[in-house]
Amino acid sequence: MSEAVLFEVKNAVGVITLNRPERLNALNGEIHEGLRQAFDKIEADDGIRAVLLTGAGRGFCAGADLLQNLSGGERDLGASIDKDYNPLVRRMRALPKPIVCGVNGVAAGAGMNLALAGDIVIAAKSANFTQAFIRIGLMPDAGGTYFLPRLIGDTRARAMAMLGETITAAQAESFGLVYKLFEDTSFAEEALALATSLAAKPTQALAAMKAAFNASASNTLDTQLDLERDLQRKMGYTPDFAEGVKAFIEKRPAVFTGKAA
Ligand code: T3D
Repeated sequence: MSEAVLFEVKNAVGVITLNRPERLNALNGEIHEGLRQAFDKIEADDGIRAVLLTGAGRGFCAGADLLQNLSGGERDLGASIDKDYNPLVRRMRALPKPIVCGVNGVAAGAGMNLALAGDIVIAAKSANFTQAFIRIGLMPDAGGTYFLPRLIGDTRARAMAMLGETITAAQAESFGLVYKLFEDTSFAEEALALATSLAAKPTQALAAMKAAFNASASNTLDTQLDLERDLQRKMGYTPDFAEGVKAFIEKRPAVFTGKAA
C-alpha cells in the first residue's frame, strides 16, 4: 500500500486517510492507486461493514494535483477521468457498505466532489468547500454536476460551479451538503464513532437503501415503489431482520451481524 493513502481497519470500519498533507492531499497517481487498493480490501472483506474516508493534516483533498498532473498545458483530461475519477466515484456509489466522508479541512475541486460521492458527509467546523475548477479553466468533474444540483438545487449548484467561491462548513451544512459539523478538536473521534455506529447496523439493509437511493435519482415513483418492494423482500429473509424484531420483543438491544440471507 502506498504511503499516500493510509488504510487500517478499526471497529469493523475501513479507515482510508488521504496522506499528502503538504499538498492538501491533492490527487496524484499514487493516491489514486492507493484508493484502488483500499477499496479492493474493503470489497473483499465481509468483516469491514463501513468506510471512513478522511484526510491527513489541514486538508481533506485539494482536487487534482496541479503540479504533477495538470501542469504543462493542453492535454486529454478525459483519459485520467476515465482511468481514475469515474471508476472511483462509481465504485463508492456501488459499494454495498456505507461510506462516511469526514471532511477535516479544505475540500476543493474533485476533492469536494469525492466527498459528495460518500453516503454521509460530515465536516470539521473549520473546513471549507470550493468548486475550484473554474479558476483553472475547467468545469466540475468527478460527479459534481450530478451531485450538486441534487443536493443543493440548481441555483446554488450553478453559482458554486461558475463563481468558484469558497463556502464555509457552516454554509455547507445550511445548504445541505453536509449532514453534521463537529469541533475540530474532536473531529477525528466523532467521525470514527459515527462510522463505527454504522458498522454495527444491519449491513444488508444499509446496502439495500444505498441501492434504492442511488436508483431514485432517475426512477419514476412507480419504478421506485417496485424496487423498494423487491429490496425489502430480500431484507425479510436476513438474519438481522429476525434479530431486530426479536430484540424489540425481548426489550433488549439488537446485535446485528450484517450477514446476507
Ligand atoms: O485529469 C485530471 O486530473 C482532471 C481532473 C481535474 C479535477 C480537479 O480537481 S481540477 C481542480 C484542482 N484543484 C484546484 O484547482 C485547487 C488548487 N488549490 C487551491 O486553490 C488552494 O490551495 C486551496 C483553496 C485548496 C487551499 O488554499 P490555502 O490557502 O488553504 O492553501 P495553499 O497555500 O494554497 O496550499 C497549501 C499547499 O498545498 C501549497 O503548497 P506550498 O506553496 O506550501 O508548497 C499548494 O501549492 C499546495 N496545493 C494546494 N492545492 C494543490 C496543491 N498542490 C498541488 N495540487 C493542488 N491541487
